[in-house]
Amino acid sequence: MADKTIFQKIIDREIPASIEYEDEACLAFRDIAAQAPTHLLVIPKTPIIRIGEAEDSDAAVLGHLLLVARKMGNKFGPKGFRLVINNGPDGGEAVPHLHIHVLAGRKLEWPPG
Ligand code: IU
Repeated sequence: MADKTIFQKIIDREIPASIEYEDEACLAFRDIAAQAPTHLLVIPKTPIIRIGEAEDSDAAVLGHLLLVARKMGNKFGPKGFRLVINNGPDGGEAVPHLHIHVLAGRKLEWPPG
């Protein structure tokens, strides 16, 4: 079996994280290398490797992740927030467990690098 990702270890409580939200399907925790005053990662508990490999049958969990990201964005970014999903090497993906970045708390620039 493949080694657990760092995010699976956070889900399994094998390593600590600053958790802001949890329910039966997902977890939202603070990114260790925050790029904004609020930088959260929303992840599914049942792993989807990356958005590019999601299946039609993942629709419910994908919708749920977006709604939780919305909840976090509205909570921490009342003046605005950004949701980001990196996919694959050119997309800047580092951890092969789907995660939605929630960035808030400062004026964000566009376009990203
Ligand atoms: P990416 O979209 O795969 O590049 O994002 C991975 C994020 O995971 C990145 O922002 C890291 O700072 C973050 N992260 C983390 O929060 N805790 C960890 O132990 C590790 C990475 I490794």
